Order: sequence, then C-alpha cells, then structure tokens
Amino acid sequence: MIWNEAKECMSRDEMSNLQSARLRKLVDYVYHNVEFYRKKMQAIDLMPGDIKGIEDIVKLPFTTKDDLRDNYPFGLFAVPNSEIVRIHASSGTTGKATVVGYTRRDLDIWAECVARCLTMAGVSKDDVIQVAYGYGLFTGGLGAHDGAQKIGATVVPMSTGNSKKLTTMMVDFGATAIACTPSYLLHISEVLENEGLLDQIKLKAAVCGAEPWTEKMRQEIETKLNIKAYDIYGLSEVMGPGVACDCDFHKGLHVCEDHFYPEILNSATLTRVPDGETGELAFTTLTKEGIPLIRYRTKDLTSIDYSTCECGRTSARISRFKGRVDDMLIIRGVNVFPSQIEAALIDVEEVTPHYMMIVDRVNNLDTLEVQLEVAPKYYTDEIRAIEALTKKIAHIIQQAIGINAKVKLVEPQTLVRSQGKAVHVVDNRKLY
Ligand code: DLL
Repeated sequence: MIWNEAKECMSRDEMSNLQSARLRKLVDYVYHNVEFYRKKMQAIDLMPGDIKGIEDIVKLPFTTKDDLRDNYPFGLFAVPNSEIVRIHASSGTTGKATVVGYTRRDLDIWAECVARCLTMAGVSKDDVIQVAYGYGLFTGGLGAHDGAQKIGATVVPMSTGNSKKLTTMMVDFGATAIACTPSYLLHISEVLENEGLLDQIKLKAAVCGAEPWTEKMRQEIETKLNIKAYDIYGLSEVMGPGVACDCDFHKGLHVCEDHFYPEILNSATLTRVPDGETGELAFTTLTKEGIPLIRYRTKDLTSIDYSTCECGRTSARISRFKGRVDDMLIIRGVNVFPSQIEAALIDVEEVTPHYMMIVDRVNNLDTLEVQLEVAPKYYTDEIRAIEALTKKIAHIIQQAIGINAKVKLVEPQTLVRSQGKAVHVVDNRKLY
C-alpha cells in the first residue's frame, strides 16, 4: 500500500531533478530571509546563483543544534511570527530548549509525510489508532496525530502516562493500530498480559520510534502482541516523526526525500562516506518555510542505500540507527544531555562537579539514577539533612531534564575519576 505513488516511486533522475529545483529555491529563500544563513554564505563568498543543482549542496555550510541554541528562540525562523501557526521544542545541550516553528504549509507537509509512514505500516481510514506519544512540545503526539487524521483513521489521542486507561480503551475501542515508543509498547504488552486482556485486543500494527531499538525488540513486540511493528524516525529540528519509516520488508527506513535531502558524513572530515558505509546523517529541509535548515547535522549514525526496495518504493533507505556521535541519551522517550545536568547543578554549592548517570531498563521502563558527591563542607551523617538535599537536587534535575531521576548522594571522593575524558554515563540498556 503506497500513499503517494507519484512521490514514492519516482525514478532516481526524477527525484534528483525535483531535489535540485527545490534546493535552488531554498537557498535563495534562506539567503533573503535568514540572516544567519546569509552571513554564513557571505563568509565563504557563496551566492544563491552558485547553487545550480543538488550536487552543489556540498558547497553549503552545515547547521548544528548549537546554532539553534545560539539563535534561541526564533533567530533562525524565515518568516514573521504571524506566519507561524505552531511551535515545538526539544532538549538543548544545556539549559535552553531547541525551538522550531511551523507555517500552515509546513504542517500540511508534515501530515503528508506521516501519512506516508502510516500507510507503509498498513494503516488506513478503516483503522482506529491510539497515539501514545507525548502530546505537547514534543513532536511525537501531535505529529502522529495529524498524519493519522490525514489518512482518515479514527485517532485516539491517548498521549503517555496512563497505561491502564490505554489498555482498557484499546480493548473497548477495538484499536487496530498504535503509535508510541517501542519500550512503552513492550510495557503495554506486559500490562495487557497482567490484566488478561491479550486475547481481547484487535491490534494489527504499531508505528514505533523516537528512541533507538533493536531488531530483537521488534521481534519481541511482534510475537507478544501478534502484530507487525514498524520503525519511524524523525527529529524536531527537521520536522518531527515522519522523516523516514520502514516498510513490510524492514530493510531500512524510506526517507521522504522530496522534502528532506539526506547526506551521510564522516564526522571528522565532514565529507560524504560511500553509500552503505556508516556515518553521521545530515538533512537539508527542501520545502520547509518556518525554520528551513541546511545540512543539519543530526548526530545520528546510519548508512544509506539507493537501490529500489522490494516493496517497489524507489526512495533512499537509511539503515536502523547504529548510535550517536554525541552523548545524547533518550530516556523514556525524552532526549537528555549530561551537560544539562551539569549546567543545572553548577550553582548548587552543596555538591561537587563529580556526578554519574546510571541508565537502566526495568520492566521495559527506563530508569535513571544520578549519583553526586556532596561537597566536603556540606557532608554530614545527619539523615534529615541528606534527605532534604536529595529532594532539592531531584527537583532541580527534574526541572532541567523533564524526567524524574533517583538521586543518590555519596561521600566526597568516592566516584571514580577517569584518567582521560570524564565518563559521566553508564547505560546498561542494550539499544544498538
Ligand atoms: O523523537 C521525533 C519522533 C517522534 C520520531 C515520534 C519518531 C516518533 P526528537 O525529540 O527531536 O524527535 O528526537 C530526535 O530521537 O535524532 C534520534 O536520535 C532519536 N530517534 C528518533 N526516532 C528514532 C528511531 C523525535 N526510529 C532523536 N530510531 C533523533 C532510533 C530515533 N532513534
């Protein structure tokens, strides 16, 4: 089942011509509407007319998450706020969120891309789909919602957080599809099992993403729930869910290449690696109006395949993700940078800068423990003082990263000191 045959089955030449035309338009657009890009281009003596086709993309400068942070909140927007109809945000590397804005047309294109992905997973207007990604600033909930609505499915906007209600409604509403993180779906499958509801569900398909997961997890989900599970990818800076998704053959994720031009780079040299080799994924948003991005470095590691898929689609496929270039963690679907914790605690004099994050997965739910050394001056055996400090720090961390962490305060000089680059994270989950 293909949502938009014209776009998903174009010949490589047709796609290339479309991308070239869109890139020329984009470069002219950002040059005239985004000071950041105009200055970057002027610094290397590049004029919009120098970009003749998609192959010239290598002449253009890169964009990073730090660029978004440095231009917080709206500095990279290409339109006035009167044209922006929605804002989303995700974690920045330190205190400030990464903010993105969408015009009405951006939202239409986003819904179109998600519709393609859901169609790949066999979802149609006859389905009842529970959207159990978080609604709010995170792009998962509303992004999946708009796409499912576009294909005419019956959308149940569950959001996250109430598994019992979700499982009850899954049965009562006869839900046939679900969109949520893979770890949450495994948790849901346990709740269904514990409640004896497994044989009462009508679920056929799950569209899972927002965090890394393995082929083993996919098989576990499929077996436990007797459904098909599909991998959906995206990131808020580029759009949200729906940048790419896998089909029945699970041989890579089809990129919505008419809107997002992918490049796989060697992170050190920032040159392209040969097709099939692993590197850092960068995207150029070919049609975005609100916050168009040129060569945005996702920090996600993958490889690319341009051969036609067995499903008939000709779009480039990126492989299941193999890790990240940076230290970003995804805990309960939330992006967390260790540097956020560092920044939040820098002014708390009761603790030292030595900390350790221990990430684990218990009953398919992620757990986070943050161990911190108390500063010698404040170290005490007095249990109430320690409890009060623990509570204070837990609150600061919750405010900084948006999820609860178990805080464990330890004696001064007890956390392991590293000889080289400081190690602040122990991730016991096996995600790649
Ligand atoms: O996670 C958007 C999304 C929502 C995608 C729902 C899929 C489903 P961010 O919060 O900006 O956006 O996080 C983006 O999450 O750079 C990857 O590291 C990771 N990620 C997203 N999807 C996948 C996936 C949303 N299918 C970051 N596999 C990205 C592995 C994924 N990692």
